[in-house]
Amino acid sequence: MRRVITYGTFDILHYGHINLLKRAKALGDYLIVGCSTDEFNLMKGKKAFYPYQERKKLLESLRYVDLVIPEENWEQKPLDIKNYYADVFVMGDDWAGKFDFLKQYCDVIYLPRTPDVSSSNTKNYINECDKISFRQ
Ligand code: C2G
Repeated sequence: MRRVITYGTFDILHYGHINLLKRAKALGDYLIVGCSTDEFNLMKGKKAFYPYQERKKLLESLRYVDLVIPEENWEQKPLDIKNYYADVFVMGDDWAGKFDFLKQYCDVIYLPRTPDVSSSNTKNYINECDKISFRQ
């Protein structure tokens, strides 16, 4: 059984996330997702719209995802790879090169990011729509 691991916030789940998770799962038989906790997001300078428990639930509902674990810090990846017997570490290529140090533990693959969609763009669009409807 080839086990794949990836990490992210996965806020306001969108087709860019789904594309990533689908391709990550296709690289093996079992996909583990490290979902950033709300506390870790603060360390990443991000504030998710949905709290961790809800983002975890959404990820667990996806056919591509087999296990969701909390991502609490930058340092846990080597231990996760060891503890969950991960053979492949996958991230979108906006992270290209940033996790090459994990090559000593497992394969490292960066997949092309899906263009033109992001949680922050979605949030900005909704905020703009609110402003327009509020003015009318
Ligand atoms: N992604 C993608 N295409 C998009 C948006 C995101 O392929 N249009 C990918 C990202 O490259 C990442 C994953 O989806 O691999 C999750 O994206 P985010 O939730 O934005 O994760 P991020 O904040 O980058 O956190 O330790 C790693 C960090 O936790 C990653």
